[in-house]
Amino acid sequence: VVGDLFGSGKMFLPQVVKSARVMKKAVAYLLPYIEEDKDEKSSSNGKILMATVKGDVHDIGKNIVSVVLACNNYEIIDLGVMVPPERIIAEAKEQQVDIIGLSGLITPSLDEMVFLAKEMQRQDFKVPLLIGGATTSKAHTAVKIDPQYKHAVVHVNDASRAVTVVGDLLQKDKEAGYKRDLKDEYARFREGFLNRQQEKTYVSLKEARNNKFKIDWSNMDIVTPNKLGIQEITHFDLSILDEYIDWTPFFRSWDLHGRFPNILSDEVVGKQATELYEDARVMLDKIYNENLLQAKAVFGLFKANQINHDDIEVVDHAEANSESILFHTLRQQSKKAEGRPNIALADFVAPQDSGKQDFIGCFCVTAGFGTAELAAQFEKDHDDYSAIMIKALADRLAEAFAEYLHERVRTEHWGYASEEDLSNEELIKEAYKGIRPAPGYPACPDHLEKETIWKILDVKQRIGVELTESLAMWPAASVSGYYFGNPQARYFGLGKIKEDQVADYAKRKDIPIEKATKWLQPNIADQ
Ligand code: B12
Repeated sequence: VVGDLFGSGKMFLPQVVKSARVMKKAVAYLLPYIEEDKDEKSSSNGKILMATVKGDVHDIGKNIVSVVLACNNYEIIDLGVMVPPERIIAEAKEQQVDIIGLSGLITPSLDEMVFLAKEMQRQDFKVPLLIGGATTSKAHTAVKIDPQYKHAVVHVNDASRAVTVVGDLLQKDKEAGYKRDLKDEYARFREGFLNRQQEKTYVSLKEARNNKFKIDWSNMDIVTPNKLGIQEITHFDLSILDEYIDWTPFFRSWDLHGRFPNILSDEVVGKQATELYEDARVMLDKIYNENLLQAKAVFGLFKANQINHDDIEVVDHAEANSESILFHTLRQQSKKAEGRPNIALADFVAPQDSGKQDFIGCFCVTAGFGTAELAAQFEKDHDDYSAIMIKALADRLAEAFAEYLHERVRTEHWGYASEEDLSNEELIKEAYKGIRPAPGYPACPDHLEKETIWKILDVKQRIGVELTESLAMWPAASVSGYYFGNPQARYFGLGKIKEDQVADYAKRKDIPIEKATKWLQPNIADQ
């Protein structure tokens, strides 16, 4: 019933997850009696395997979908996060599941999904494959995953749709027609998508460099940071971050759409949003008062100059180490209208031949230590609502910590905006001077650059945040990135790039072209 009410829009996600808690607790209590009386086999609507793919650590979305499907009487086999493909395949066979569902948040996970689809085909699987998670899309599913597997592949972007799709896939009388329609729909979508891609025009890397974002360095006053070098924060009072929290994405995680604080009085979702917010506040106060989560940060400000057009040479990053380290940035290659530049992040740092000493910063913050343990405890108590809540709050705190630290860097450590006095609203709208792009975000989609940040800041050693083989950060509630202080620096999207840049990038980074192609894949324009 709960599932139906949700599917038809009469119930909201937080209510569904909360009622699942009541149901699970009741079932756990009754289970011994049910077991005694078990001559008839209880039947579920179907068995669904769920997993976050290898190298990826994010599971809020997957867990929400799992709870909602369980409310609709599907048996969920949840393999957790960072699940290697061999394990997904082996469990799917052993448990004879009816559907496999894969989740992923960062772009390297997309490749894992393609690999799994190929493997399912090779091992003659027939069960449908569901694809979900923030970084996935219908386009990627149609173009890269669907052609690898002869049977149904569906991209699902939210929990309520998951219920309908799974229902259609497993309904005996409709299933065959639905699967055929899906294959046709994805083939048509793929064709349309690839045609649109071909219409876009690109310029060569050389031309793009000739059209870089120009800053008049001779008239630019570059502010020298008040404190150069690396600093770390290992004990931090999380309640300081309260006023830096951006609440809007929190509600979005719970499928409640609208801007905070107006969402609290919204005609449709206001009541739900208010209840959810009250629950979040109670848990946040517990986090602050009982130190349930630990936040840590490491950041550094260094002398730097742009070299080779697109690289940033960082010097004096460690006292006993005089060897310079390069950040490699990527340049927009789509053909621009007259007067619009082809930007790379390196354009925001003074070139060596300008004769000016410039600077760059980088950082890693986490608010995630303790989250996994607390979530596991809640799950053990059949309380998915609190398990999802603690993760969603840890994410908000990580983002707030990044915002807070950036402000401190602008106003004190670097000090180029010492007069700044912005409200949280203004911070959310990025009204500050300078930017803090993060590897993986649109201006710098290459996750490999995190390795350079780890090297310069010695992140693992100093604060214990680790990188997985897909370069996801563990604990999950972590953010890492760069600081650019130039007043003209701005956020942009790289868009698609061409092979000449991939080859040049591989050379500059001194890695095989195959490796560069693999990591930059989502940004390489199709032929
Ligand atoms: C909140 C957020 C964060 C949070 C954590 C997110 C989390 N725990 O999931 C924080 C602030 C910690 C964060 C950090 C980072 N993030 Co972030 N983040 C987001 C943001 C804004 C929302 C994601 C989210 O939580 N959505 C809510 C959940 C509930 O949605 P969901 O996971 O998509 O799940 C729903 C559906 O997808 C679907 N679904 C999910 N799984 C499955 C599975 C199946 C089988 C089915 C059927 C359905 C399904 O149903 C779910 C419920 O409706 C997105 C942008 C966006 N608007 O999507 C960027 C985004 C995901 N982040 C991104 C990046 C790059 C990062 C960082 C790498 C940046 C950095 N260098 O620090 C780090 C990585 C963190 C790490 N540990 O490695 C990129 C990823 C793309 C990429 N290029 O790799 C995005 C897309 C932003 C962007 N536009 O570039 N991020």
